[in-house]
Formats: sequence, structure tokens, C-alpha cells
Amino acid sequence: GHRGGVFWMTGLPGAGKSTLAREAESRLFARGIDVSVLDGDTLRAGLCADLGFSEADRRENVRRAAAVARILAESGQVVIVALISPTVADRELARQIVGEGFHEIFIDTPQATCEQRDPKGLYAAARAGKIAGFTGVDAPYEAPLKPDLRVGTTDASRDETAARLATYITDAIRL
Ligand code: GGZ
Repeated sequence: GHRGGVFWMTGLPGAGKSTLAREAESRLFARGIDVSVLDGDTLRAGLCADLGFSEADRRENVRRAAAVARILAESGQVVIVALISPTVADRELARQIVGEGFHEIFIDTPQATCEQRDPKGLYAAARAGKIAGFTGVDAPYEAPLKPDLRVGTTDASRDETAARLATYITDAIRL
């Protein structure tokens, strides 16, 4: 067996949070670990469908994700959360709600790389003035100063990065 825990990934849009969350999930699943992913995109399609991207709505998005994550972690699950969660205060709120077993993981991809990748064309749309309040363009992103884990995604391959994450999580939940 293993204990539950919440692995909270923060980073800019396009940093690779969702991809890494899914890759870590499948590695952990393969090791028999009870794991689930709460992704901003998915949550916003359902539980958080009423929320936009104002400061207050992002805070509420974080609050709901943290509340769900806590419930799952208390039942013994490993929960990987992938949310921009752009401010220090947002992540402090998440840590407070989750309590014990909260880990902040910074997906530290340079903004230039995120913009180059731009998988959904949202940076381009924001630069063209078609989206207002886009994180990294005209809405703030505060990088964590002391994350529990910092993951760079330019130097290492995606595979190496996912493996590192899975190892970090496995170590953290060992009884
Ligand atoms: C940031 C936005 C915005 C704005 C739409 N700002 O790469 P994506 O497209 O699929 O993931 C992003 C997702 C961010 O949702 P989160 O719930 O993670 O954000 S937060 O923690 O700040 O609540 C992005 C898309 O939504 N998206 N408009 N204005 N990201």
C-alpha cells in the first residue's frame, strides 16, 4: 500500500503540465498506485464550467480543485493537479485546504518556449488581442520561490522528466 497525497503542478499555459501529469499518471498506474489527475481544462468543462479567468474565478477554481483533491487524498489516492494557479496566494490557499501531504511542483518552462509551442494557439490569440487576461501576456504569473520540486522541461526529455516526477511521487507516498 501507499499513503495518499496531492501533487500540485503550477506553471504557465503551454508549460507541459497536462502532458506531464498524464505521463506520470500512467507510470504510477503501472506500478499499482491508485492515482488520478485533476486538470484545469477538464475541471473547467464540468465542475468549474461556471468560472472564467478573472482573479476571483481563478481563485475559486483553485479552491474547488483543492477541496476535491483533499477528499481523494484522504481516501488514499495520489492526486496530480494540473492548474496554472497563477499566484502565490492561490497556491497557499490550496496548501491550506489540502493540509498534510501537499506538494507544490513548479513546471518551470521558459515563457518563450511555451509561446513557441502554443499547442492551442492561445498565446497568438492573446498577442493579437483576441483573448483578454491571458496568463503570461496580460495576466500575471508568479513563479513559486520555494516549490517542493522544480521541473525544467527544456533540458531533459519528456520521458526523463516524467520518470523524475513519478520517482518523486513514489518516494513521497511510501509508507
Ligand atoms: C489562462 C486560459 C485563458 C486565460 C483560456 N488565461 O493550455 P490550455 O488553455 O488548455 O490550459 C489553459 C487553461 C487554464 O486553466 P486553469 O484552470 O489551469 O487556470 S487557472 O489555474 O488560472 O484557473 C488555457 C485555457 O485554460 N485558457 N483562457 N485567459 N489560460
